[in-house]
Amino acid sequence: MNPHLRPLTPPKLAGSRVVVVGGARSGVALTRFLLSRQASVVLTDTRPATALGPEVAALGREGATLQLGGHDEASFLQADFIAVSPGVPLGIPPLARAKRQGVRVVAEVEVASWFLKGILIGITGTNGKSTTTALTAHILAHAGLKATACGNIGTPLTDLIARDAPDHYYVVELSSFQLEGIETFRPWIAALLNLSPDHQDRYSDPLAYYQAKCRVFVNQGAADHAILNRDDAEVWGLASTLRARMHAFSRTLDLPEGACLKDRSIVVRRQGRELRGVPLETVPLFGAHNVENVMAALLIADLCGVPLPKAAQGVGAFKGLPHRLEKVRDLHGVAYFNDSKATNVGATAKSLLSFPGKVVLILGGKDKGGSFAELLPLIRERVAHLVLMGQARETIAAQLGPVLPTTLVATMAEAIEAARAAAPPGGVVLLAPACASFDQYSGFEARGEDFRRRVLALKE
Ligand code: UMA
Ligand code: ADP
Repeated sequence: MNPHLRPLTPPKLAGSRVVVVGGARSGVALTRFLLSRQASVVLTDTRPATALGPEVAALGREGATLQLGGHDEASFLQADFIAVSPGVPLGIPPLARAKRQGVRVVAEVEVASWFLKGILIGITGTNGKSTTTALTAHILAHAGLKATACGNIGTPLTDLIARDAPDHYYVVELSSFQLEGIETFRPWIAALLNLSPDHQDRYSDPLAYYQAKCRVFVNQGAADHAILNRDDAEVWGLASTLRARMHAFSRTLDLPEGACLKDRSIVVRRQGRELRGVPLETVPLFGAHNVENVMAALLIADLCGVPLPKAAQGVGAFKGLPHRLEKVRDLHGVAYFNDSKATNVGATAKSLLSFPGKVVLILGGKDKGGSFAELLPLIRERVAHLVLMGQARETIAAQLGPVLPTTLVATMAEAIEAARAAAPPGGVVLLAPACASFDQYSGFEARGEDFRRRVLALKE
């Protein structure tokens, strides 16, 4: 028997009453799947039909009951179970009341996992999830395995049920929001890359957020594998509590087992064997944090049976994802980098660590409630000029104080103009905002694209 198969009997969906909360990507995928299994589905969203995609109206025509522009608590209370999109907090009143009355409330990834027969690999952490997820799926596919990057990276897990196969590897990026709603979701391999404060607009404190992340390990047993960052004290603190077999990676320590650095190569050591190294100069991703992402991906690939030389080839051929410390251009001796995906303080810190100094740093956007003061030591050490933009600019200015020359601006156009004027020769203009983008953009991609387009348009 395939050792990765989960011995679960999925619940019978035909005739059951399911409420799907959220009519965006996750909710649409889930409703489509539930209807295909003859469930009776209520799809509900606080936004009206006009604000949702045409897929929602189509699902209405295909048999889903649409409750839009608000939630109807009576439907929640009558449901056999409620499936929630990640963007919906589990504490909203109708969900909290349904839960109190004993109605089962689960995440979209949980429902998908009931039906998938393939092999689940879960990747979580505050930063590096998408890069590591994409890289891992790329390495596995490069080695000839069936592998798909999915989950928080953009493809709802439910969408993969139609193409499921027992030898398919699902490399699932998992957010804390998704992990809050799992019950039996059990990845064969689960990786926790790092933990630092984020999403403080949704959690009472960093600990509550860390606890949600750690749920990735909660259903694992002795036949499963946990991959942990040895250099991150919060992550490593979990090591003694896990039931799964543990594999560590470290950029700073010489580990007898796991992944670490030796003579500027990444080596993987397993049961006393040292597998051939991957020279750092062959890693096409910029920044020290990406070495950690590569280490995690190599440990996973090794567990999936990919020989290290083959995995190393996969790493070498990986293109990287846009908006993650992506170099846009050099202009008059100044390099412009787009790290729009650095939406929290931890990611911005890693971004800054990738440059020795002379950085003009563009920070700002929509504040997520964290503390920017934690950036101060790195800013003093490496930043020549600060440009603060968007809604959070005053908050950041107040928290950082007058540490160095600072320009406050409203828009990206002004930010780039100010950064260009302030950039020292041989310096770097870095967009790594430590904030969400929703004050001015539809998401980090739109913000990164705006930055890239405007920087490319700068005249010689
Ligand atoms: N809504 C309600 N009631 C509420 C609150 C929200 O009905 O009380 C509605 C909203 O109006 C909206 C829907 O619920 O229409 C929310 O959907 P969603 O935000 O979950 O959107 P999806 O398109 O389903 O996207 C989600 C993830 N979004 C979030 O976690 C916020 C996507 O991650 C993910 O790619 C997708 O599922 C597929 O798995 C995005 C993200 O920003 C990239 N993730 C966060 C991050 O990476 O930092 C966690
Ligand atoms: P996530 O999906 O967790 O947001 P991404 O791979 O999209 O992760 O990277 C988001 C940002 O986090 C990047 O722009 C980069 O600044 C930073 N980052 C990437 N990998 C790491 C890591 N291993 N540790 C810390 N920061 C990282």
